[in-house]
Amino acid sequence: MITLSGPDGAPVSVPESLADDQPYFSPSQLAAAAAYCRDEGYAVVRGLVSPESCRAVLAAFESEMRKTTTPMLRQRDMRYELNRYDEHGRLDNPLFNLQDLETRRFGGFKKAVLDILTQREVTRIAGACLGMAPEAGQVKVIQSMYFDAPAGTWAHQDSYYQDSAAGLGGAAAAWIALEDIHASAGRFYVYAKSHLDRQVLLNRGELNVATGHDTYRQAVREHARKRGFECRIPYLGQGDVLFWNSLTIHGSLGAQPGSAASRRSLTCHFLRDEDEMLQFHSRIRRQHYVVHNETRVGVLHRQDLLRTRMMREFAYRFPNAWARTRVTAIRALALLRRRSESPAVSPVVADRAMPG
Ligand SMILES: O=C(O)CCC(=O)C(=O)O
Ligand SMILES: [Fe+2]
Repeated sequence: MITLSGPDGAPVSVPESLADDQPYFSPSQLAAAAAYCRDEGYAVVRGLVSPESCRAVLAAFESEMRKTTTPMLRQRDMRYELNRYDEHGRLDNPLFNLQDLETRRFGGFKKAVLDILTQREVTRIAGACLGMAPEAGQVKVIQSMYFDAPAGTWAHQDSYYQDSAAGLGGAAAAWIALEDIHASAGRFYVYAKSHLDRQVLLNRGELNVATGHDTYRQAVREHARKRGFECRIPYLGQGDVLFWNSLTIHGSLGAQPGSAASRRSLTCHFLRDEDEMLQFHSRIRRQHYVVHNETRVGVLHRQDLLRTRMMREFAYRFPNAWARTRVTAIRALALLRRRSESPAVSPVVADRAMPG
């Protein structure tokens, strides 16, 4: 166990190996893992993805993605950027929505990723974390990311960005370790039981994403501190998967000085197949779907389409105009929601977030 500075600056214990951590669950303990996830807001299932499947993604990244000169959408600021590497050769700008990549050029990487995201064992546990019985329907994939360098992702609830339109807390996500994640590699953390809190920081007023994103980030940190939630930073070895709820506060630690360790991993967000996606607590964002392994996968900026590639060119060449357009669109959305007296998030919706 080592002690590092946690998300709020207070010291946190970080398990360096499996022996330092709880065993959590094996792939055969579906019901126990899902019950733990509903109680604690997260659960780790060890060895859920095979080493071969993990290696297939890493190998395809090297062959198709590492040297590409195609701009791609990034997790940190939703801009189209070229790959950027740090001094240790780690990809420093995480990729957003791998399902949107152009098949002709990045098909091997995309397939290897989607094989994992739609793996039956993964989707079944994601569904069980949402309270679905294994035979009662399916989940679908709505979002994905690829990480390599430590990201220091701010503490947040995914719900602020996207959730289920049928009720807050109706989405689940998975963090999939493609390699053993070193304690210094910017580990993923969760605040246990934070999903049970009745108070959800809504994407509204001074916390709205268009003009109050920094205020939101501060508010989440403050909220977690005041409520006294326990920060947990599980050890994750290759093929281990951490599931969490869209209301669970989570993020990842930043780079540790002098460490060259990578955190090659995928994250994936799921909804019940019949649910719509609620974006920014404001609007229903409809997606088109492709089907992979009999699972629907939502596509938003589909690079297989010429018009989306043209939009990408514009976004890449004029990043500031692109960012302004995005912010304007989000503001307009908030305004429209305020005008129409039918808020997307009604008290009924908020109630469904509460277990039991
Ligand atoms: O691993 C990270 O840095 C953050 C991932 C995350 O927040 C997500 O996928 O929702
Ligand atoms: Fe997140």
